[in-house]
Amino acid sequence: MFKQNLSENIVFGFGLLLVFNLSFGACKVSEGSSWKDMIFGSKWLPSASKREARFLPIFSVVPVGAGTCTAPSGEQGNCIPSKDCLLRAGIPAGPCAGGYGLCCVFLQTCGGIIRENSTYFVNPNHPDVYDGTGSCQVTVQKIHPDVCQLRLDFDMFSIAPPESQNHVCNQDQLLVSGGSPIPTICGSSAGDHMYIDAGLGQSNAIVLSVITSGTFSRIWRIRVTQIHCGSLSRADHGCLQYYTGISGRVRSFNYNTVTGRQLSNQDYSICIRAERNFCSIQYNACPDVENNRSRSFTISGNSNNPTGSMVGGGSQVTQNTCINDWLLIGCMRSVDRIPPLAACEDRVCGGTFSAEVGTIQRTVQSSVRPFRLYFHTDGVEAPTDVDNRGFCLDFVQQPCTNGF
Ligand SMILES: *[C@@H]1O[C@H](CO)[C@@H](O)[C@H](O)[C@H]1NC(C)=O
Ligand SMILES: *[C@@H]1O[C@H](CO)[C@@H](O)[C@H](O)[C@H]1NC(C)=O
Ligand SMILES: [Ca+2]
Repeated sequence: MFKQNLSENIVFGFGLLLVFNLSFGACKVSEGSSWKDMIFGSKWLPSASKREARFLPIFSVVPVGAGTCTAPSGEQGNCIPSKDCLLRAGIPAGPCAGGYGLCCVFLQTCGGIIRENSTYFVNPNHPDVYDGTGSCQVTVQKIHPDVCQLRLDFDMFSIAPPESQNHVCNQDQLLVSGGSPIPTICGSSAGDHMYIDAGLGQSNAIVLSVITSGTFSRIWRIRVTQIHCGSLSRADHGCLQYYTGISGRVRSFNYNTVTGRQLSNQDYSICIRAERNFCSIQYNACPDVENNRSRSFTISGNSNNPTGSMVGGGSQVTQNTCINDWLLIGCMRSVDRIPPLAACEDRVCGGTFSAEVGTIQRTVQSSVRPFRLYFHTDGVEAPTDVDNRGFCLDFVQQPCTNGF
């Protein structure tokens, strides 16, 4: 992967640069060609000077950040002229834009400063594992004052898990400071994401830290995307996770039906954009192919034993309410009740997913908008709560004609 190919890639990068410069004089740039716009933006030259421009050295033009590309090692890169990649301390990872650009990957590790969009925060020795102790942090600088959010994509993320009694992250932790508060996470969460509020204008830098102690073979590769305030991909305010599309899957951090441990001290919301003409949303516990009895929704109780669902919360301190750890979905009902139950519930916990107390797993529907789930766990598991995995739910939005 990277480490091995780095020197080759740099040589290749310089080679490409040479080829570019040599070949440019010989070939004409056809007017209206699209690669030019891809690399330099559509305003790279005033139209009056197009004729003379054909013979300008290509790299004297300052490029505008162009499209994205994928490196052979799987990272997403920025497709830019090769000279820029080296100047900006990126890693060349092969040609893009039909050979007119270079796929340039930006990586930072402990002590680094992120100054480019889509930079990866990786562990030391990446792609090998890291078994060191300490605090590894990168500082994220906004690439533009008009950046309001960061999105972290956990491409690879495996650090030491929480301890087994109370599921607290007391060995390793990912911390984010300078942005909106985020829950501390640990364990394995590859494929998950987070949005971080970066404030308006030139606000404080955001610092991402992985704190490690004790021995563990850790690996992480977190892509940090900067999001414009006016961007369509900006998450709604206060959403740690944000999903678009009619269907998808939401799950807690460190979820895994065999070895996962639901993390303690979590408090965040997961938002799902209500798509046009969709008025409600249904949730189902994800299939669990690893266990005979599903553990895909195990929030409280002892998941080594059959545990029913519990619902409700607040001040009703009875056996069947969710006081300590819960998932909240506004006014949810089980869908297979005809007629539907008059009362709806907001909190669910226990070891079976349903909108009512019982041992039967059910499809749950909610028409409260915006579509959001709130997840809360306290700092205690033992002795009542044992081996809970957290939750994984598949969601499907329902057309307005089909609501109830
Ligand atoms: C960062 O890159 C993403 C694509 O990876 C793009 O959608 C976004 O607009 C870029 N952000 C900025 C601030 O340019
Ligand atoms: C599932 O049940 C079968 C038969 O009772 C048993 O042999 C097997 O070990 C169980 N598997 C798991 C993962 O519990
Ligand atoms: Ca708990």
